[in-house]
Amino acid sequence: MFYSILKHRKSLGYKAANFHHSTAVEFIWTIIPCIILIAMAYPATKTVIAMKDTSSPDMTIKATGYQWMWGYDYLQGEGEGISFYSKLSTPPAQVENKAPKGENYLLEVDNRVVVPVGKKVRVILTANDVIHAWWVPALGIKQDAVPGFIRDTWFTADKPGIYRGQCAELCGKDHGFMPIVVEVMEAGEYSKWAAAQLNASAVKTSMHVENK
Ligand SMILES: [Cu+2]
Repeated sequence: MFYSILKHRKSLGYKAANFHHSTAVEFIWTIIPCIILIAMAYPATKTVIAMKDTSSPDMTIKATGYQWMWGYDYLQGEGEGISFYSKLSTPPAQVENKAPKGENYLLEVDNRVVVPVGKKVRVILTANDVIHAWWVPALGIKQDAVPGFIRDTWFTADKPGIYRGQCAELCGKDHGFMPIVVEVMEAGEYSKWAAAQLNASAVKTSMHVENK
């Protein structure tokens, strides 16, 4: 800019350019960006709508945030009726630096959320006390869990395996101690797991009734 100003100054004999508007050029530089914007907006909108579309899931799990753990209720699909809490399983000694830290330090729980591979899983989120957030980066999910409200999201895991996440909304002193672990199983394996869970809770319920 400075080069142009100095090199083309009036004292050197340069004359100011004298432009006139061109309707054709103005039309072109208006229409081309418009077309680019529409071309970008169409697939972007389609994707955002698809990302938010939680309709017709294969199964539905309600996740409830607590200070400081997660509660899971399988509401629909295979495994309907399964219900458990999922708490941090990292030994306190590791947290207090009295023992060496494990491989999945602060990213391990006693009861994992288990889902079958390749199925559309709808996750309904709420919280019992303050706002938490269910965040599993590898599944592309992050959704706030707000007390008194229901929010939902969904995912389909393409590969069996263990996916780890964390609460992503500062929720109190143990915010960093309420991880999320999702275990994705093959269909047959999942069926076995679900049956065992339902069986165990049926046994517990009947014991409870007998004790009364
Ligand atoms: Cu939390």
